[in-house]
Amino acid sequence: MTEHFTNISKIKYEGKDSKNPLAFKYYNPEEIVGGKTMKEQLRFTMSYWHTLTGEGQDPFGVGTMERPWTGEKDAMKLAKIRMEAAFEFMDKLGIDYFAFHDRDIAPEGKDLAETNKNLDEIVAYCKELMERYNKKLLWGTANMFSNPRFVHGAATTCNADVYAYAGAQVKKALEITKELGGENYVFWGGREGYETLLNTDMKLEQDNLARFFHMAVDYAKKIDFTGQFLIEPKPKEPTKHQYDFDVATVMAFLKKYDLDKYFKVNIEANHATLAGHTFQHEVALARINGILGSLDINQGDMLLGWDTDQFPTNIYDATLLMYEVFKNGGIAPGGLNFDAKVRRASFEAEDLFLGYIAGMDTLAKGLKVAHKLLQGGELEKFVEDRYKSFTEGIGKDIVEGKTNFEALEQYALNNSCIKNKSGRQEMLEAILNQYIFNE
Ligand code: XLS
Ligand code: NI
Ligand code: NI
Repeated sequence: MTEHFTNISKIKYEGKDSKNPLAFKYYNPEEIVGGKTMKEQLRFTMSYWHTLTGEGQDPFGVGTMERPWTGEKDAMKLAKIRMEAAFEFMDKLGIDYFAFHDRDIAPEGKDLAETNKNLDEIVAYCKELMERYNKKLLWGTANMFSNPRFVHGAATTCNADVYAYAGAQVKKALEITKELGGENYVFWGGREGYETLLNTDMKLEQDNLARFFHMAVDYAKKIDFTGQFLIEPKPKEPTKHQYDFDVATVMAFLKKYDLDKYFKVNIEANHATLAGHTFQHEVALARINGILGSLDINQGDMLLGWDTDQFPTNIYDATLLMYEVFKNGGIAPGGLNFDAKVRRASFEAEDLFLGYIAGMDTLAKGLKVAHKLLQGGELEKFVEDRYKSFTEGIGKDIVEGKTNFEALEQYALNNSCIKNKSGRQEMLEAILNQYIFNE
């Protein structure tokens, strides 16, 4: 097969003293951390859209990316070249998984039937390449936000014809995800939200969204698709108010509509921060509620209020993320999907590799620090001690549900001296830093 990234060879682990930009300094795939190889722990995933189809447009200018396929006019030829390049890219970086939207991999045709035909042709090619390169599909999804027909949303549109189209699209996306052995299926509510309540029936839109999810669950059963369904929360962008605002909002929605048995969440770092949370908060909330499904890895910019989808380079955040992942017992069948893109000015093909290397090294280092942190156990010990009052006496009664307001009043009346202890935040932050500096 034609090589596309001709000036890049396989990226190797060279260790922390390496000065080679095209080498891993911390990500050593076969190294054991916490009983498993780094590769198994991290389950790195290539996002098809940012890596192969993104061209670097922004609201002020056209695409800037220089890619081996730039200039190819025939849409199906272009799709095939990108598919080959995708596998070469994963192979050179040693990434085992990929994730895609239906429209990333094959172009739309003149109507739905032709669009599905295009997909079938590319999916067959994809399957062949997956076998040849031994790569796996982490998740599939449907792009129901780019085409103008989705201007008012897809499963929350005001137009029943569009709703039907969206149903047909997800039906097909589920079929191809199953065909390629996808381990999950993601719903990110691209335009599922609203701009103004002056023209919106919020109740009907949310009820319809729930009906849509139930139909997806039913269809998955029918075709025996056993992958995990995931909802990816995001508070805003493209709509002013997205219905899947954050993990807590998604949880309430799933519960209300009896969908909680079927869905987990795919949490994205930049979406968490847009919602006014840390990534760690969102991941921890999902973990303690048993719905941590998968992760979209990136980082935003503190000074910008939108989804900049940058490659993650912040070691502090990476450590706290991996700390949660360990506490979750790992992330499988989810993974760490790089929903990240190179900056518009980083337009050379080589920048794609450099972006992934930066991200993979950061997460690898975060994994190692988090593992040491858990082994050290200072944080766990501190938290355990902090809540000690709930393991004996009145606290134990509270936790065991053996008390009531009258008994609490009696206790409080007899207890004339309440003492609190310091939360020691600064000390704990210093301990965390010490682990980061020393690892
Ligand atoms: C956009 C989302 C999108 C999903 C997949 O903000 O992150 O890329 O991950 O539809
Ligand atoms: Ni995402
Ligand atoms: Ni995003």
